[in-house]
Amino acid sequence: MPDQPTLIFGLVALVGSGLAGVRPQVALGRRARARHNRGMAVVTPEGLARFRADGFLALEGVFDDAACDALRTRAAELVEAFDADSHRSIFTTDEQARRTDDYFLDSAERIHFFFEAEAFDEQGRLRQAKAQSINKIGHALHDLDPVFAAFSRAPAVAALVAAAGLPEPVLLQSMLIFKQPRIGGAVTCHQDSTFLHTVPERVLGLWVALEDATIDNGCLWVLPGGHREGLRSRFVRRARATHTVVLDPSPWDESKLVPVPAKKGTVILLDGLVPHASHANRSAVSRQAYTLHLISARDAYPDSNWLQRTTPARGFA
Ligand SMILES: O=C(O)CCC(=O)C(=O)O
Repeated sequence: MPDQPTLIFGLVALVGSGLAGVRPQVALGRRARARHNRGMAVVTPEGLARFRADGFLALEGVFDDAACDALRTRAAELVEAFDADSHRSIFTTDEQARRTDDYFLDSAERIHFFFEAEAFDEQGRLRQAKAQSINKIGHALHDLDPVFAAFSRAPAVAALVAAAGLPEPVLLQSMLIFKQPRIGGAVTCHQDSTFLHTVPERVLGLWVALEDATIDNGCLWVLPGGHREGLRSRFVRRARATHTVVLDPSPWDESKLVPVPAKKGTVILLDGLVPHASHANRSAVSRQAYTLHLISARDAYPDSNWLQRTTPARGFA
């Protein structure tokens, strides 16, 4: 990736109108937008060198509290409007329990809701309120919801992606991950390129802490330098079915995973090949995060990827 100059940028406004019958409560005037523009973040040449060496980089203070709270408020509105009886899709990274259904595949271009595996009792009833039962919302928030769209295509995000050296970026996938108190599911060690495969292999992840992420509530753990070990597996789609193809069966040395606690407003840049994971959240507080995954329009995106769109994924324009 080319050398990039030091980047200094401000923050972004969130403006909303309406989506899928849910009116966002975030509709900011000029003064409020200026408030959101106060946050600053710096990517230094040293930071970029660390990103290339380690495969990840945590940048504190990219977003201010108001910007993070606006996404959390909007996510809560979307969950409130979601009929919990309409779909019972569970999100788990446990290979034994993973199930691909139409609801999951169709989420490529929609806003769909996935439950925590521990959300239900033996009778299939929610053990806690719906708002504390959803594992994640995905995977097209960045295109379909005005609040998430404004956040995702903010100048600060575009500048970070440029600094990371991704040419002609397009925004492919977004997720609001709740990591609910007490039942927030673990995410097993994986590479994002397993799920979003390009030729050449090049995916950039942005993981935004919308709340403080700690070791207690399930922060990310990353294997520094693990992006140089090659892709271990691919999640492959054929028609409406999926399966995993193992490319290299050697296990990662998970004892070398390092925790990356992140204050609210931090962005963690993730190379698509860097192995990362998170533990279950058994604490009393949630650990919400917003993730974006981008690829380059210059790279091939095979139709064996699970995420297929009928309209092309767009960049920042
Ligand atoms: O937020 C988490 O716990 C894990 C998210 C993750 O691994 C991903 O988005 O690829």
